[in-house]
Amino acid sequence: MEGGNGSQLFGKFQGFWCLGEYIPSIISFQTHFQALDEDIVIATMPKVGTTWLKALVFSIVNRHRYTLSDTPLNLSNPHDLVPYFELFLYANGQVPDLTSTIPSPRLFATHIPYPSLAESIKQSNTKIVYVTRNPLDAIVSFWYHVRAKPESSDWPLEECFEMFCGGEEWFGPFWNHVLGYWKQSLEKPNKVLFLRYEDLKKNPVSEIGKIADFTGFPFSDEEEGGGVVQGIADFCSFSNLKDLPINKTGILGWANTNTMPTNAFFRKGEVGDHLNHLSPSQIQRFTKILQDKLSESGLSLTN
Ligand code: PAP
Repeated sequence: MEGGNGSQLFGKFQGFWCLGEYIPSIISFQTHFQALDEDIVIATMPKVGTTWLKALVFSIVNRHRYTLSDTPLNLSNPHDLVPYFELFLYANGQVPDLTSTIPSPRLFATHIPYPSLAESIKQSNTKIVYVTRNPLDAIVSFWYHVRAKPESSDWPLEECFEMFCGGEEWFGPFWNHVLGYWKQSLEKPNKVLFLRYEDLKKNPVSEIGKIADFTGFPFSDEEEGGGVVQGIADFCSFSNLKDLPINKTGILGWANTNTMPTNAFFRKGEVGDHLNHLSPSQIQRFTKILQDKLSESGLSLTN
């Protein structure tokens, strides 16, 4: 299938859809990654707010190390500071040295579904912060992301939409991905924090407080009263991050030859953009598929 992936190999691996080039990375990660109890892993489907969550978690856990004026986020895209296991650290099956170079807590990210995480993450006290989003908005965001590459600039939205309806998108099906982490968050609330993009937009301060408590970096009364939480919310807001020079002009290198301009991670940053792109019948169709897939969980992602 095409799936906006050009001629690249794309298929099902361990029950989820994935580009062939990531399989050696995933296997190397599963085989070699040794989690530490202090580690924090950000887990997401693509295009649900990963970049934002990376900036937030980095800012929260490093706030005693850096001020917002000297934070590395001013000079590096959040993806460079919180690297993906499969797209970067273990790219091409390499085995990185993660023991000496990274200050604690180590921050990592992944799009890999829960069942396929390295066992040591599941067995340790490593914390997982998961964010999801109305998948209809993720579909639109993903379509723009793929089209940012010259070779895929004419990919029809209709094809992208069909791919998501069949659950055949990168790291999908979306519903399986969400359910895997959702169930863990219910069974082990100290292990997995389940967040939504829409809540982060509506009430960033309280969501930032949740992340801080969960990761073991709670805000003191003085910090709360002194506007520290609001400061992090403002610094990590879409408008601020998007306008940082590094995020306007930088280039990110993933595995192999895959590169992306950093501005591709900051498009519109709003809730509900699918209403401007998908027809009422498409929305109804996808919503029905999703409701069926999520019915037993009681979870709803489209409202
Ligand atoms: P990735 O999976 O490629 O890393 P990810 O960061 O998860 O992408 O998602 C990108 C989406 O988050 C974009 O949404 P949009 O296409 O609907 O606009 C991007 O604009 C949005 N985004 C990035 N940073 C922020 C932010 N600070 N606040 C709100 N939304 C953001």
